[in-house]
Amino acid sequence: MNKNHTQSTTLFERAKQVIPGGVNSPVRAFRGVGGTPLFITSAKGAMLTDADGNTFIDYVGSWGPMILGHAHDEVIAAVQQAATRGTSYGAPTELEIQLAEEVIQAFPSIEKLRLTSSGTEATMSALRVARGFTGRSKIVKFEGCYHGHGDSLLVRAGSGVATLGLPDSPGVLAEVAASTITVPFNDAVALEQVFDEVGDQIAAVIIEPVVGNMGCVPPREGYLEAVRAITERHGAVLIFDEVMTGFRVSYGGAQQLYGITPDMTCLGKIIGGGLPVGAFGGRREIMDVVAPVGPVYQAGTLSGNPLAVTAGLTTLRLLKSLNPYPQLESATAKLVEGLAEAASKAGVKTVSNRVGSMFTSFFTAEPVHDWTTASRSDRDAFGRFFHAMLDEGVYLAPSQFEAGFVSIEHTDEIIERTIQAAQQAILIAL
Ligand code: HOZ
Repeated sequence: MNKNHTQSTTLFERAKQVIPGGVNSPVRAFRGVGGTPLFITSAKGAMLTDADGNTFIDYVGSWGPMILGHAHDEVIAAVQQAATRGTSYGAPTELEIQLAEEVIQAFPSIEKLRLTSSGTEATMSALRVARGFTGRSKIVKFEGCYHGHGDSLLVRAGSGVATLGLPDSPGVLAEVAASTITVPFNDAVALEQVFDEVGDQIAAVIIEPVVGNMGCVPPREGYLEAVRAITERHGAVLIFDEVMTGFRVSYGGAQQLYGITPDMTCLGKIIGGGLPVGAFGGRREIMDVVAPVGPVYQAGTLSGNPLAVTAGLTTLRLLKSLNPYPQLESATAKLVEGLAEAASKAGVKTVSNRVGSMFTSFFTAEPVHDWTTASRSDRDAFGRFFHAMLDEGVYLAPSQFEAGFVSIEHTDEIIERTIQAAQQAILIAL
């Protein structure tokens, strides 16, 4: 049952005339799976509608923020109300204090917090703060982790960079890239070696504690503890990039789930409830180097925007009162088991990774625990499966190297429909 994509195809041709690649963020262009991206006209609950009137069960959820489902009535009503009071002031509001207080309550490692407009700004700023605080220049990141498109972080990055198979990006100065050291994820020995060699020059280690940007890759048991111990021993700032995992894998993020206390944390996605918000925060003594208290400059006209903060605050309050995490966990477990069973019945080798409501089914026969193992997945098979799922009415992330996200609107019935779709799709595609 091939769907009609005439309108999306026409819009894509038009978009390509005025927007690079026709998209405002590369993975959206479907280069990782081939074909034409869908142009979305509306979304509600777990469902997306495209320009041709097709509807899909959505497992992208705007790449993570839509944990309450799209267009949640209470979030929409709060944003509508806020809009009547003005959309931006460029001056402080009480709402910003409330959001900061809510985050600090959920993340005890954060004593002070600065709001930004995106996760990229949060990670860029956190690195600058860590360098300013330590007086050191080098940073360590992990192969296949993606922390937005800041210059120092576009080195062996996951997400769109991995999807497009790009080398480290042109435009990033060699001397900037040279101060970024990369090591494999889930390999504490490799990290220890780097610190043995140049530990006194390392300002920060930045890590996705559960990786979402090479597909979902959980930390091995004891790995995050080792990262914490090594950074502490050498006086480097440990930054958890919880842009995806914050308020997602538990209310207090991966640091609550695994019981690790980083020095700094970056947040985004869910804290904006689907509007543009990011944040970086951490220990008071570190955050007090940020201007105007300290000398490290960081700023933004739309930082703390009242509409975005209202959407985020409403989302966090709903999450706190609903505590949907057990439900999300069981829905996603059921989904992932169903996908694995569909593949195995069809004789197709897949490996499923899941933490809470983040998941990825890799088309590979070996466990996926780092970028090397993730990158050996069969991307062509994934692409065929992706398109067959679209035909069955299921919208997955258009790349093998992105996580899927389940919302509270993914009911048993929707999960069951998805599994049935997968049973069909895998037979057709593979
Ligand atoms: N690289 C982003 C997710 N990991 C994609 C963002 C987008 O295209 O909206």
